[in-house]
Amino acid sequence: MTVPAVDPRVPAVDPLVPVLTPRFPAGFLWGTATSAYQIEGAAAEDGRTPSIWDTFCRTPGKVFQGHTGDVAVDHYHRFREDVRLMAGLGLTAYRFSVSWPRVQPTGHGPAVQQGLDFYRRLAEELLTAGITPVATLYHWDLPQELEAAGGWPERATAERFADYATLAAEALGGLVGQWTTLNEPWCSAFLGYGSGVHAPGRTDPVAALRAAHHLNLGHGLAVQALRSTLPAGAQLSVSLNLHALRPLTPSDADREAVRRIDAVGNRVFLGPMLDGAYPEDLLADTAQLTDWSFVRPGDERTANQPLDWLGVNYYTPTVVSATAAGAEPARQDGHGGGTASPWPGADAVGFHQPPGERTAMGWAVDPSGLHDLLTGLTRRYPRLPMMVTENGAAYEDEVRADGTVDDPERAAYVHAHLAAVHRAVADGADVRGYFLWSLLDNFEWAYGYEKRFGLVHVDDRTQARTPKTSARWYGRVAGTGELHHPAGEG
Ligand code: IFM
Repeated sequence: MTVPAVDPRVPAVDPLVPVLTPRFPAGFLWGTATSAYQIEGAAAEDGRTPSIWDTFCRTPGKVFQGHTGDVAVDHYHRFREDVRLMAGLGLTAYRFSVSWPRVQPTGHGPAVQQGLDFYRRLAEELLTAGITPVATLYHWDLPQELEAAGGWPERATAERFADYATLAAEALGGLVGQWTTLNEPWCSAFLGYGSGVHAPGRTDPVAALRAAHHLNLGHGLAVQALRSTLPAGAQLSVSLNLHALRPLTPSDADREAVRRIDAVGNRVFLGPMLDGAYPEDLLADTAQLTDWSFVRPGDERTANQPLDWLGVNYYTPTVVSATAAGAEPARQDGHGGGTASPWPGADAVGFHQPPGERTAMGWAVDPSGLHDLLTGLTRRYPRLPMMVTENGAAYEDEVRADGTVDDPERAAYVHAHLAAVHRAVADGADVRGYFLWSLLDNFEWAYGYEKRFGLVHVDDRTQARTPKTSARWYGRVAGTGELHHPAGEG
């Protein structure tokens, strides 16, 4: 989405007007988000088989210090404690992902009962605690056997995904009423098969485009499978990491760079999923690479299933220019090094860091991008409700001598982004919930455990959980629906 080249991060405050505490609508969902491979561990228990991330972690040089999700933060064994933590904070929703290789090892055939039972127990525990479960079917852990057969660049993977969706829905449909199909398919396609900084680590631009299409198709087939399996009233969605784009300068050339990245970063998914067609300009930009003949008649219609809401994941804006001259050496894909481009058809575009504060990921703190994404989507899809299904920040949190963890930067980041959501709602966006990434410090993909996104600190050696000061503040916001300022919370 294109957003203006201004930085209204600090709203003008008139000292004569009393500042009211923003209040969110009743029924707004307040949650945290996690994903299976990042927290569960138990990688070889109860029939789970390796995913592409198990393999990638064991490939030398791919993940920081060779970290793996083998044990992660042991949520598989500690989920009851983790649900108690959420309940203690007063949160009303929890977004987790189901591990495909735990539920349907190898990606074929019947489900494994123990795998399903884990998610059933988790959902029951959540419901007993008054927490709404929101299940994501795919958060990047493709069964390795499906990658060996070609992975997402192959059509069969989309078909297998729909079978897996049916198994999950049959087992959990009585407990889970909110579902998202894919998390951030842009990362699966373009970081997994384009730049190769994510599993499976391939660097082939055509494979990345093919993967994007089969993720779109898989999404549509999975929505059909879920609708025919789940009880009436189940709510279905997808979570996209849409790029909030800004041109470096107002020049036509830099605006053209925005158009290109918008095509291959945003509309490559919004087009088929919400409009029923790939954007013509994307097909033209990538015509040197492929004729897109892997898109069969009817595929775009299949991808275009009615959704109950759209999940929006946002962390930082993306500033682009026509050429790489003067651009940051690292590409703004946000997930580690790599020299291959994750932007087929837009390789020449330069990426720039906006000035100002950054998180431990090096990502600029700029909540206006979230406001502009939500209002831009509202203009384009006026009847589509939304949820912010991820937003949060990594900081270098330290445990103090008394065992507490004070993280005022995280609370300030979340406060500013919630204020942006509130402004978007006031401007007409229908936003129904906010899921902070993440409940726990966890496995941050190619960065291993080096980056901490949690509201709750996890000790690497003992797995002890310690809510940070931001957790208490966020719980108070969730409990009251009012966006209190976090100052003085520590
Ligand atoms: O940890 C990831 C998550 O898995 C997907 N969205 C971005 C987060 C922070 O990088």
